[in-house]
Amino acid sequence: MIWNEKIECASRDEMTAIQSERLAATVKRVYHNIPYYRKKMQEAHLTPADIKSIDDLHKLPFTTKTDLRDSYPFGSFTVPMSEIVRVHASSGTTGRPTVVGYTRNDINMWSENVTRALCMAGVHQTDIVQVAYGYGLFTGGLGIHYGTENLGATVIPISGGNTKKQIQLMQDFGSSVICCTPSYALYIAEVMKEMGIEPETLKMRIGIFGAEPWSESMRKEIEEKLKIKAIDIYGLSEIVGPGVSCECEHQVGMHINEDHFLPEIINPETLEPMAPGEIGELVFSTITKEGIPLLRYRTRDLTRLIYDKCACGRTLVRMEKCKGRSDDMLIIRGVNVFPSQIESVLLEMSETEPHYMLIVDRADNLDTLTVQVEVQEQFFSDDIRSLQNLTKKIKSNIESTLGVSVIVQLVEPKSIQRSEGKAQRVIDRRKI
Ligand code: DLL
Repeated sequence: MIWNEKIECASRDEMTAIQSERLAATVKRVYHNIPYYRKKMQEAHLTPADIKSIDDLHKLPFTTKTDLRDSYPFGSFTVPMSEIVRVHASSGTTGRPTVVGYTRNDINMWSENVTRALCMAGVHQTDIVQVAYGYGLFTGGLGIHYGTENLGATVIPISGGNTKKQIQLMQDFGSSVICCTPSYALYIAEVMKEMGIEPETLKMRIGIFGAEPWSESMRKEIEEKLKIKAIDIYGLSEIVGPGVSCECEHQVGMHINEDHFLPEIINPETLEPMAPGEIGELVFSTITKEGIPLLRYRTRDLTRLIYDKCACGRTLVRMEKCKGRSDDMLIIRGVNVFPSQIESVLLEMSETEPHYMLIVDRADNLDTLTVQVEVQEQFFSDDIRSLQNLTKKIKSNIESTLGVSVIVQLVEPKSIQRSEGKAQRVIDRRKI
């Protein structure tokens, strides 16, 4: 089912007209109401009259996470506090959290977008949706919750953690959809196995996974272990939360709700727009948001945009599965390394588990990258030679993909910490 066919299947000309009108209105509003944007636009010698259509988007200044952090906690809200009905915050690994505020219209707009996303994923009103994203300041839980209610499906607001109970409710309540991070989905699969429960005996048919990067190989692993269709959902708190984009049943990129979130791809170094189809940093301008409208917000996520019509009938532009973040990229002895590349190698090997940790350090001015990976129970033997051979095989597979040497450490099954939310997979001990 397509939730909002008129918009989701609009022609490119119709969509451009909607976007242009909304962009011009947003620019006018922020210029007249937000000193911060007025100053930035004046510095660029721009007035609202210069932004008539999306073709003028590139003239506008960028906004970054630092801009939002600098106005902590509520300095970037553009309406009086009496109009803000909810706040969320993203924890962030460094510095202060980023706080976001929503008006009632923002919450309704967000729910509409999550409902569209759920329909893209193949969820129906008759489904029972177990929301195992964290409820609280994180946008995952409440974001999916409101969208599910808006669709008219049944929501189980269990939040993250309590894994045995998650599985028990799947059995007792007959949940047909699970929403959580992909790393938590793998953990649920592991506990299910320990409990002796066959996934085929459950009603579960769809998983809606996001909030962290995950590879195609990880998708395969989850689909096989949980016997479900694994759908990728994307979003970020600064823009709205989950539901900025989502895959449809064809699993060929995530449809962006571009009548609300106007996407661009830029070169993260030169900041110039990239040619259509090229990989670069994703940038969003919100064109309907009231609480915190954002112009050209740099997400740091790396992907490309696909404008071809999708087999599902939607014309909404698609973004490819995220390749990683520009700030997650590790530079090891001058070579750019993305954790997702290592993940793909490990997941394609039958001897290893999809649980790993990357430790970066510096010895004698030289970077070292240690890959700790769990070995499958049946391959974890006391036979030193076979473990040595396995270590060598993993090392050579990773090195031929990355072009940089690594140290591989095999660790016992279940020894790497499992995550109930976003997985932490990199420890950078370098003091640079
Ligand atoms: O993670 C919102 C969300 C909740 C999305 C639930 C999907 C599901 P933040 O905590 O602000 O918001 O983190 C946003 O997480 O810039 C990406 O780097 C990453 N991210 C989110 N979804 C995906 C995804 C939520 N599907 C940051 N694939 C974003 C890869 C993702 N990375």
